[in-house]
Amino acid sequence: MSMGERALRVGITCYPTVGGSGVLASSLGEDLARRGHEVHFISYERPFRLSPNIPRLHFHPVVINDYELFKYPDYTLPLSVRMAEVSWEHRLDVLHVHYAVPHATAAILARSMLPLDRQPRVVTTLHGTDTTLLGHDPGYGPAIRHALACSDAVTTVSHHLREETQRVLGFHGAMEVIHNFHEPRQPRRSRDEVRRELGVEDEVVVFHSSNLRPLKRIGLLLETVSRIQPRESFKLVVLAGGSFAPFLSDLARLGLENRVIVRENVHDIEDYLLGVDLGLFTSELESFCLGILEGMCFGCPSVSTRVGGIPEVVADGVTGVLVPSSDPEVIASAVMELIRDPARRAALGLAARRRARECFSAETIVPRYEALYRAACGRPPRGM
Ligand code: GMT
Repeated sequence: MSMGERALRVGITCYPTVGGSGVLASSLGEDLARRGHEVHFISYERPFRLSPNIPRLHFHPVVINDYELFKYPDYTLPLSVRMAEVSWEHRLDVLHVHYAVPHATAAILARSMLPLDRQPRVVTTLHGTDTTLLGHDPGYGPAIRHALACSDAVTTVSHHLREETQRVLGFHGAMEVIHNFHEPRQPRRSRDEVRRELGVEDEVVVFHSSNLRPLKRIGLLLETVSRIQPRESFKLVVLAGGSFAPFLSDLARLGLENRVIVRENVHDIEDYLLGVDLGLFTSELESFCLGILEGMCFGCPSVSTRVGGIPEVVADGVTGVLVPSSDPEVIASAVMELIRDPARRAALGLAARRRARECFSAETIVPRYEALYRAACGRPPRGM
């Protein structure tokens, strides 16, 4: 914060469970609080990545009652009421919602419950499937478009996602591209300790981290690694934000049981990233792919499919390798080249770490959100 600027009071709503949008929102909230702003998280659970005991960072749970009358419990209305209460009690300047559904709609409703002079500005950050999946759904699309039009500012995490939002939702209002950032925490173990726990020796450790949703194409990931030769040259570590159980039969079918190590719902991700050598991402679509960036922060390059916003994260041939194909044979040969060439891996890793610092650090990105909040606060709230 520069001299003369007052601290802001920011409400943040995100999905608290494992997933890139919640991870990003948690890091943003922590960094804003460190910069002197008051930050209030509003959600049904405390976000799992949120560090405890950070001054100026608060959590307000949303209580949901399950009424027999309703076949499906409703979250949007209790969330909007809590947002309005917290906005009123703490005189919030901004409600920053991550992932449009249902957070942006709830924020707009909350804003309209308050008198004009106490309305926070609603900032909506689109993360991915809120546009690329739900935007196509006739039951959601119009509500998302309406929420974007009523937001005081809209951001997307990549240029690709901005273009998709224009195309899929027909929304042509202002949208600022603010890429994701990552600020790794200090690992608590050494590389050797982590590799010992994983039971690896000289093998190249390939990692994949994600929530394992169908878009991540875990089947293709396993098909790819099953083609890597020689098999003794690598191990795959899957840092899974979800259950890996549905994929165990694939492991057996492909004879990969002793090549793949799975860790579910990992909280000490930095420790594992210190122990790995190469990322592998076979997504069908990604607006950004925070997992790639997390690896880059530890000097770990990646091989990934050239989809969505990934080319904005990875400089092809400089900080990693982009494969313009979903053929497991082709992806596997890109991985094998890097397994065989430690010098190239090291050069890509060095460049990856440098790019992560220069383009995707808190220092570069968070001031952009601060400026966006201040600009929105300088305008009257957008009415319904
Ligand atoms: O939109 C989603 O699929 C969920 C979201 C999440 O919470 O994990 O993922 C998206 O947001 C991340 C953070 O901005 C991005 O790194 C992911 O690429 C993006 N996922 C997709 O676009 C599929």
